[in-house]
Amino acid sequence: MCVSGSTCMNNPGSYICQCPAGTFGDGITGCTNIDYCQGVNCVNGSCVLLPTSYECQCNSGWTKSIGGVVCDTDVMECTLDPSRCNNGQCVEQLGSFSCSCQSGWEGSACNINIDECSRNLDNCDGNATCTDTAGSFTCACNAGYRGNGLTCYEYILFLLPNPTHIITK
Ligand SMILES: [Ca+2]
Ligand SMILES: [Ca+2]
Repeated sequence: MCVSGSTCMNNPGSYICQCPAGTFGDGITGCTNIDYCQGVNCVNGSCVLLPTSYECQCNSGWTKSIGGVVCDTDVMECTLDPSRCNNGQCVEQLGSFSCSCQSGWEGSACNINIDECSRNLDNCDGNATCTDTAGSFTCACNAGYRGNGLTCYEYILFLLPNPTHIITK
């Protein structure tokens, strides 16, 4: 009797069992899977068994050259998706990429606004109010102060009881 999966073939006065593709053995005591990955070194990837062979499955960031079998080609992430770094510059790397963020942005994709106000990264005057904006922040002098927000001066309005002169400069 041939084991399940193997093919029984007649021989004069006898029979033989042929193990299915991808396995070896006598087909009577059993068939053993052939480890096509044995001794295979899939650089930048891992070996995956197929029914009668193997395949190198590439790690992220690597691919095969056209018609190739090994993962020897860097994925050009920055070329494939130039906008992947949002508010930053995409930097190509072997097997990966990175984003170099513009000031005011952070995160691996440079899409997280930095709250300069709450982190005390702003340069607003001590008498100004910081307001966070996407990619930046604004400074506005508090009530009673005048200035551009980075420098604020106290502003006092004297009310004269009987103004008789208008002073102009
Ligand atoms: Ca790359
Ligand atoms: Ca901000």
